[in-house]
Amino acid sequence: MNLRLPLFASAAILVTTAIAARNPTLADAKAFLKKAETQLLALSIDASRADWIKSTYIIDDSEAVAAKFDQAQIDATVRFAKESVLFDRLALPPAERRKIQLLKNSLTLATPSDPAESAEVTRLATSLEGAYGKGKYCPQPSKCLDLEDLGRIMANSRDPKELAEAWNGWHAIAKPLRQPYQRFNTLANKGARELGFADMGAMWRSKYDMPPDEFAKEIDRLWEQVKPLYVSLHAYVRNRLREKYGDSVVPADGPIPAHLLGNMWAQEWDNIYPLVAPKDADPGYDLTQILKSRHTEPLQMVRYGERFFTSLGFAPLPPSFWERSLFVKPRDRDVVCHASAWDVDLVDDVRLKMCIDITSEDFTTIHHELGHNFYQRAYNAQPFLFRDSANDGFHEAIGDTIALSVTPEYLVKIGLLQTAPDPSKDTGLLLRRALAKVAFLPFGLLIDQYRWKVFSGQIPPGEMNKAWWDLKLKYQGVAPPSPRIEADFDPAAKYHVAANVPYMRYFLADILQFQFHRALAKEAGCVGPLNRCSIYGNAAAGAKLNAMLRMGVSRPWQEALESMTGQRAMDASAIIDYFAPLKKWLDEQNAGKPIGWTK
Ligand code: X8Z
Ligand code: ZN
Repeated sequence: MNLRLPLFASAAILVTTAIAARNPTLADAKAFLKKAETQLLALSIDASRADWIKSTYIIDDSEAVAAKFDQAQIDATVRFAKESVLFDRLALPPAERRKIQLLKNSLTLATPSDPAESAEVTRLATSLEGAYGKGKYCPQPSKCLDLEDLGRIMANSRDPKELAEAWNGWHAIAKPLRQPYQRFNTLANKGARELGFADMGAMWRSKYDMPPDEFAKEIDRLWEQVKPLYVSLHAYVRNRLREKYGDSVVPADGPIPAHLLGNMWAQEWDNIYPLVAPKDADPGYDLTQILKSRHTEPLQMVRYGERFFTSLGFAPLPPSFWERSLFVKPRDRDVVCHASAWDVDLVDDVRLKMCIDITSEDFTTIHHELGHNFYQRAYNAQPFLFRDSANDGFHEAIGDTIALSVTPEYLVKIGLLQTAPDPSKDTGLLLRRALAKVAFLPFGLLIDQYRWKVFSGQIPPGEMNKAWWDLKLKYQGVAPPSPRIEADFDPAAKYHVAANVPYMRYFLADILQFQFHRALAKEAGCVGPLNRCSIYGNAAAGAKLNAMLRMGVSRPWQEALESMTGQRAMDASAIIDYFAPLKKWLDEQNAGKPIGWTK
């Protein structure tokens, strides 16, 4: 790696220069790591507190303050990463070697060493996320719709005109983000290059305990494994949507219009399940209806999630979780509603920030978020640099793994359903789940295929919107509901682009959660079809899960995966096996109909 020390002098640099003058020792490395871990922990807590305020009260002042604390934390990490080259040639024990590697690879944003540029890039990061959080579509001056309102339209309306209006209304908020995003890229790439990476995408790909190019190949391999399943689902859904909307709206062999799939980004399609449900194999219950008819409160939704984890042997969430979390969208101010799980003091000040709606979708998202929180608490005895998931896909997969155990039998156990549908209804159950999990696969993949190319310059600034839709077409087989031009910036209408959160983690999680589910179901002694296995209340499965979570990122992820599944590689055979009966059924339905898409 080509690492340059920052140009400004500091006490820390004088010390490292002194060490460099002689040969550094193991004791030097340990002292260096101790100092880095102590300082970074303190900076990280300050930054989290400032970020929490900013995300739950978006105003210029909270953004400015948060940007300052973020900058202090990132600058310090960058400085320590640069200093750590001192120990590159020293033989170190595995834990110390790994910590140094993590110092270099842990950042998703690296600030440039120029203080003004560092301040500018962190300020841009904060304001891009803030602009997304504040985004609204105002069809009339006195009537404004936020993303939650628009999301409800996307989920429930069956009127193509209304859907297109909501879609266009939201995507318009991203237009003004194009210029600041470009500037952000320039500066963030500069920071990544100073750390020795080719660009920010290369930095993101270097976190996976394997050479970055090999990781990109792993992704391609996994996608090739699951693509036939996606293509079958796509063809089936397109046919059913043609029956609903007619061939003037949905082409026979072209891409599906993105606004008809029940979700603003066409990323999960389960909201249109009623439109595509199998005629004679519908499970006959709808969790949203059940939760609504029981007048379930947001806090109770979270309690259901917590109870699942405690049933596995995890300790209940601390009182501070219930006091400090945000569960409901405040009426009087802008907040970042996109759900997230927080680990403020990296011990037990865990929190959930979410604008909960009483829907089955949010029921699942709550389990997703609590998966983060229980993971965070499980690794809190590790040293600071190891307090993270085995890789970022693991963090995203844990809560989803638990949500795969939300089976009809589980709903009966917790009193939400009276009787579980019989096995003849499994096609409907599997289809509903595939609309979420299989539909998501190409989406999970393409966001960072896109950003990797933007960061590397392979997508030129003048084609940033066209390239987005080229990839949406290539991977998802969807098309925009209205003509797009380069003044648009549709990628930033997705939270993770505006907020600079890497996305490949969700693709990995989509694969991993089925691997985890298969292993835990086996541990729990479940012998039936995987979609009817629930690990609820199973202490053995809980212990197996906890053993992996406790490791944090102390060991390469391949070891963590092996400890739970016996496998050292990510393997899409679990998701393929899970949906195998559905794939067969889909292919029967698709017989004689066009498969795949041409423009
Ligand atoms: O962003 C999330 C979580 C927070 S980590 C709510 N997810 C992705 C998304 O919403 O795009 C969960 C699934 C995919
Ligand atoms: Zn998540």
